[in-house]
Amino acid sequence: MLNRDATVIAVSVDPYHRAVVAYGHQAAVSIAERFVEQVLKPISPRARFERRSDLQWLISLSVDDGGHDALIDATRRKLGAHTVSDGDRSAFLDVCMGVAIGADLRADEADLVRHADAALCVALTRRVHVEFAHPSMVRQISAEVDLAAWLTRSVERDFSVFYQPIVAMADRRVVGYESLLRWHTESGVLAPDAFLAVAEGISLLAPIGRHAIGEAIRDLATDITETAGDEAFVSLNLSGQQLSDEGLVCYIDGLIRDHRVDPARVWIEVREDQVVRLETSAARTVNGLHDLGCTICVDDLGAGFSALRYVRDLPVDVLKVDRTLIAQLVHSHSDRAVVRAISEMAAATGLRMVAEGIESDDVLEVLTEFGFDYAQGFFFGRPEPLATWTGR
Ligand code: G
Ligand code: MN
Repeated sequence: MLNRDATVIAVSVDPYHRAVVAYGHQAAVSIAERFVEQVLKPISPRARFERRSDLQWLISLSVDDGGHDALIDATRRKLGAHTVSDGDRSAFLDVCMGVAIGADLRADEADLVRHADAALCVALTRRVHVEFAHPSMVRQISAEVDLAAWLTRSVERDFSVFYQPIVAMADRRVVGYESLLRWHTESGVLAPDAFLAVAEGISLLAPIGRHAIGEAIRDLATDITETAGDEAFVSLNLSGQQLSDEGLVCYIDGLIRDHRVDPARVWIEVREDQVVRLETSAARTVNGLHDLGCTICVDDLGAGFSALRYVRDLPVDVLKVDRTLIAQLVHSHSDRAVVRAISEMAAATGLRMVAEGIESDDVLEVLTEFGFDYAQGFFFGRPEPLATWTGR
């Protein structure tokens, strides 16, 4: 009987199916068995080995049993990709493990298996050979699974588009809106940072995203034009996965034609890390949207690693400077220096600039000095349903 001082290891042999492909399923299974006999069992002869399926084992061992430390040590140092002798040749094998150490986790046997599985899950996602369980892993993975199930059950009407005004620096007039996806759940309205990664993981973002794009372009052609004029624009945020959607350019082209809007009034926001690599499908989409006549913006500029080369290589029209650079503009010398450099580059290359995240008016003077064209932020208005701005 295991106690809290046990260790449980979830082992997945050939988790990426490479040996199955290279040697065939049956051969891979017998290589895996040989690996367990030749490599794993000798490390810790007193451990209990339970076979869970063709290529999965569960190893459990109490601290009191001999070889406990050797086993932990081996998982840390020795185990990983392997060659296993298979008659006169040697076969290659990937091995992935999740290790749950009872003394660290204060969990009993049933829970330890779950912790070991969680650690294995993390190891597989991170593509490392061994991961040690942390109490938060089970919680985190369960929350992601719940969210995915919940998202799958949601229907299009649970999602809507909110709009945040963007004003011209010259006269503070609203000249356009950033459209922002929102998910209406029983526990409140969620912004994309709460569900984007999970939605992408289950391929749900593409349909939800298309629905939102359709709504935004329809709103642009109707209520936004009527209340903010026929030069007002709407901006769309496109995630990495949406940008790799080969049919997206055609879809947006169809919407622009159906609603008869000037394509320059459709702003496309992409984050710099999604387009810095040229020759990718994301970069092709950006070029395709530019060819349609859309206005291309780099979103959150300065929030991550700036490569800036896309200014030369991609058809960028607008730089949206991230709020982390704008927030301290009045007080921080170095932020001012960075933003000054960005504004000089923008002026020299004919790019327009938007300042994001304006929460008070004390920064507006500096923005004018740097030649910002537009500003956006809670000071001018939070993201709200369109009716808030148009009164319709
Ligand atoms: O990455 P992107 O710039 O598209 O993010 C837009 C998000 O930024 C919106 O969800 C919005 O809620 C948030 N946001 C917009 N304006 C402000 C602001 O003035 N302050 C803060 N803290 N967040 C803002
Ligand atoms: Mn944005």
